[in-house]
Amino acid sequence: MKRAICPGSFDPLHLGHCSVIRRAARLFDEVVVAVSTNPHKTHRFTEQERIALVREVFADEPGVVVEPLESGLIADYAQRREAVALVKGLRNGADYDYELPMATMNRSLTGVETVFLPGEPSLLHVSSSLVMEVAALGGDVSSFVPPQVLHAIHTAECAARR
Ligand code: COD
Repeated sequence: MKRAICPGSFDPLHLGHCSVIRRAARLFDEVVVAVSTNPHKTHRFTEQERIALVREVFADEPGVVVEPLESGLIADYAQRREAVALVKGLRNGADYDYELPMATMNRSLTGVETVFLPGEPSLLHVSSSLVMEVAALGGDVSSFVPPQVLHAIHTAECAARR
């Protein structure tokens, strides 16, 4: 059984992420979507909320499992989970320049490979931070996020206004 890890903060999950995860699920027997929490960063959605949203969106994909990314090296986590690869989406050259040394380092640490999937051309401009900025300023983000995430964004905005 070939297992891969799709790591990310998914704060929140958007359609660029979804495209990478669904395509990875066609390549591997199991894809673990590992939701990271950076203790030095303020996340817009809690870890539990982010995990619940990814689970809802991928409820129809039996080969996709969702769990928190344990702290520590991602290469060690992949080894513990007996994964053969990390899967990362690439939007541009800056992503590649950032990811390439990490991919090489991870392979030298534990032998885990990194598979890069080119982002969906129509979604290369989409990022979690831009989605949230557009939504906060009243823009329509329904073509960038799954309906479950759109609902969560609107609910969070309503709560913030109260
Ligand atoms: N189209 C395609 N792919 C996309 C898009 C898009 N529009 N937007 C984002 N992606 C990709 C990103 O490139 C990334 O691969 C993935 O989706 C997740 O994105 P984010 O923004 O949710 O996640 P990040 O960027 O906050 O990354 C979190 C990680 C845990 C993946 C990152 O912090 C990491 O790799 N940490 C490694 C820690 C470690 O072991 N360090 C030692 C390194 S040697």
